[in-house]
Amino acid sequence: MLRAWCAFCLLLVAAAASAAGVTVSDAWLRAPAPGQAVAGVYMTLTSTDSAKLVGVRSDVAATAQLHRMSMQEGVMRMRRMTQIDLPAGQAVQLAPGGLHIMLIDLKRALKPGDTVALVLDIETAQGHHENLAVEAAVRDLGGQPVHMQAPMNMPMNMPMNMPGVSH
Ligand SMILES: [Cu+2]
Repeated sequence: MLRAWCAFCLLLVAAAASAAGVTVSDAWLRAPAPGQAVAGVYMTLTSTDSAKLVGVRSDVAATAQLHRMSMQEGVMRMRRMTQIDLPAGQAVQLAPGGLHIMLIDLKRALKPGDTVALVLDIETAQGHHENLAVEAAVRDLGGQPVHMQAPMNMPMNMPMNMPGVSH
């Protein structure tokens, strides 16, 4: 009974967000703390054919970028990515502490229960671009700022060290 219901949910999600053979599931972001101007968005992307995520935009933020967090000389840093590879048939996870979409200069407050609409720019192996609309759910996970949830709460000099981002 439960299994049938879950399969139905997955079908709905898959139907809601699929373009160029790319399926998005479990898109979410943590509700930003009051006054926080940035938010990381996470999801799982699976492409039937080799493709790339090359851009993103959202009406809720002035800028949206592809980012990756990684450890460099003992410090957690964020890097802007020009693209995220989507190998054929492989689930690529955007998750806290790793790859993510960064919303910068949020235009409005985001509360748990809200939905944020994003448009992903997918580039196929043939070089075609397709828009993929995604709805990300705003979740409350203790109300801590998104980037303080990294493993071991490493000190992070973000996002001041990112070119092109001002606060
Ligand atoms: Cu980021």
